[in-house]
Amino acid sequence: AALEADLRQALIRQQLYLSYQPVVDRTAQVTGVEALLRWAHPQRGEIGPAEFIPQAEKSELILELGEWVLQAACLQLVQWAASAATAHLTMAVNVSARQFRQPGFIDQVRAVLQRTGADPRLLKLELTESMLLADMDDVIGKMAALRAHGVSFALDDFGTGYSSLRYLKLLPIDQLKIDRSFVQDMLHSRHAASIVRAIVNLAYSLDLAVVAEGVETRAQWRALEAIGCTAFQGYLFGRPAATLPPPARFNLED
Ligand code: G
Ligand code: G
Ligand code: MN
Ligand code: NA
Repeated sequence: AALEADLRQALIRQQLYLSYQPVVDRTAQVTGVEALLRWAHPQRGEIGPAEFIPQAEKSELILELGEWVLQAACLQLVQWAASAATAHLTMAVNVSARQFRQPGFIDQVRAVLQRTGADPRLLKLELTESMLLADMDDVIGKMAALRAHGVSFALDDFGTGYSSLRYLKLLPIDQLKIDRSFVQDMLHSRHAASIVRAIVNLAYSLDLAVVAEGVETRAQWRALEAIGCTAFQGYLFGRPAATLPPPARFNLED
């Protein structure tokens, strides 16, 4: 409860900010970013979302927090739209379960897009597998409504939840994000490598894009490329950073 009160103050006192991690293509060209929430706490220093999102999820505060994140991300898109070098960048935003389940979620996203003037086609909402199980009709309805506005959807941390192949086919998603635990293990575990390969093949056979997360080394990048992966995210290409814009292209040539 103390944290909740603190967090309310943080919203008012503008202690929250977004950090952006690049997503790159096969040529290491930046195609977009993932927005990651941070809290510059006056006493405790920088606090990551793993420490306060679960707490915020216990109350309606997560709805306000989620709206703040959406708005900040969309304002950034608008700023990027003003410059040719950054106008194409996509923005992935993590959505929490409670935020997505609220009856007004569609209106919340639409209102933020309208208010900010951000291009919906550049906005990608990241959902996790577990949040999609609850009420499939409601989930599909919400996704379809937002997709009709141009917003796209990614399934985050893929492979760690209850991945039912049946709902993968039913859900109107655009992209799978391979959980970083598989990428981290793939070079020393045949098992992990097989899982990564299976996810990539599954994505393509369902006409979905796929992003490998947590790419930290060039060797991992090469192995992922060999499997057919075409989009990457991880410390190799850039850590989450508040300073913008990211470089247009990473020079990773030897
Ligand atoms: O950035 P970091 O690795 O600390 O993120 C930890 C977790 O917090 C990740 O699972 C990420 O998806 C989640 N997260 C980061 N930013 C947000 C956000 O704005 N909203 C929600 N709901 N989750 C976030
Ligand atoms: O659950 P989600 O995928 O949204 O979480 C993203 C989190 O992963 C962010 O908090 C980010 O800090 C972290 N992350 C991003 N790239 C890497 C990486 O290459 N290695 C590790 N260990 N963590 C990463
Ligand atoms: Mn994510
Ligand atoms: Na993830």
